[in-house]
Amino acid sequence: MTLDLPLVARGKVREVYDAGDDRLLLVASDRISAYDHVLPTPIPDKGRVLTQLSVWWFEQLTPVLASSGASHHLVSATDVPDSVAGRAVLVRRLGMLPVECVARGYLSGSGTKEYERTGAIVDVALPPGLVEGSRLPEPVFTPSTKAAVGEHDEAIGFSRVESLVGPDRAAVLRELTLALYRRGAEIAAGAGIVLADTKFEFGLAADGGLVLGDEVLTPDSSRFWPASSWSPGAAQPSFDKQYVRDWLTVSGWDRVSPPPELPDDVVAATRRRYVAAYEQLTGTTFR
Ligand code: PZK
Repeated sequence: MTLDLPLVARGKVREVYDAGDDRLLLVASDRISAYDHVLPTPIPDKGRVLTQLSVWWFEQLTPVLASSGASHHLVSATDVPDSVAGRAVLVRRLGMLPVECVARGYLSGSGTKEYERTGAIVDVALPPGLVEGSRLPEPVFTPSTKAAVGEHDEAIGFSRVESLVGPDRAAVLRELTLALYRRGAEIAAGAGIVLADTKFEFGLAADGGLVLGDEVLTPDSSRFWPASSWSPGAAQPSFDKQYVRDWLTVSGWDRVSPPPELPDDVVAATRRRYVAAYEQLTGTTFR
C-alpha cells in the first residue's frame, strides 16, 4: 500500500495524510500494540473494524455534539482511495486543541496508580476504598497532554486546560467530554460492554466552531471490558486484546525486547473479538 499523498502524522498503528482542499485522510492499519510495543503480526480487518466503528459512533454522538453547538470532523468514509477502502476516512482539517480529553467512569491503569498515591487523579478527588476496576460515583474529566514520542501522555489539572485553551472553552470541553462519555457508556452497556474510559480530541474549524476529531470510542482510544466478567479488585480482561496479552505473558517475552510473532489461533481469536465488539455495539453484521 503506497498512497501518493503527503504524510502529515504517523502514530503507532495509523497515519494521517494531506488530502488537499483542507481535508485529511486518516488511515487505520491492521497493526496492533500491546504493552507499549507494536507487534510484528497484523490482525486482519482490524483497521476496517475500528474505522467503521468510529464512523458509527460519530453518527450516534451527533445529537450530543449538536446540543453544545459542536460537530464532528467526518466528511466521508467512502470517498477514499481504493487501496485503503474501508479503513480510511476523509475529515476536515482542524486546528487541534493541545489537550487530550479523557473521561473515566471506572478506575483503571494510570488512574488507579495516581489514586493509590494521592487519593485523586490530579485535581479530581475520589472517595476512599476504590480499587482497580471500581465504578466511580460519577464519570470524571481527567485531561492529559500529548507527550513526546515514546512517552506516555501526562495527566494535567483543569487549571492547566484553562491556561491552554482559555477558561470558557475548558468548561465546554469538560462538559462535552462527559456528555459524550455518558452517551457512549449508555449505548455500550446496552450491548453488554463496559466503557471504562475514553479519550477524545477536539479541534477548531476555520469558522471557530468546536469539532470532535480523531477516532472515537474504538478499543484503541478506550477501555472496553465485557460486562459479564466485570469484577473490581484486579485488572479487568480487555474486550479486544486479552488473548494477545495472555499469550505474550505466557510466551516469556520480557516486554523490552522486540515482541514475538503471534500464533495463528491468537490472531484469529483477536480478530473475532474486534468483529464481535463491532457487531454487538452496532447490532449489524461486519463485512
Ligand atoms: C490530526 N492527529 C493525531 C496522530 C493519527 C492521528 N481533523 C484533524 N485536523 C488536523 N489534524 C488532525 C485531525 C484529526 N483527526 C490528528 N494528527 C493530526 C494523529 C498520528 C496518527 F492517525
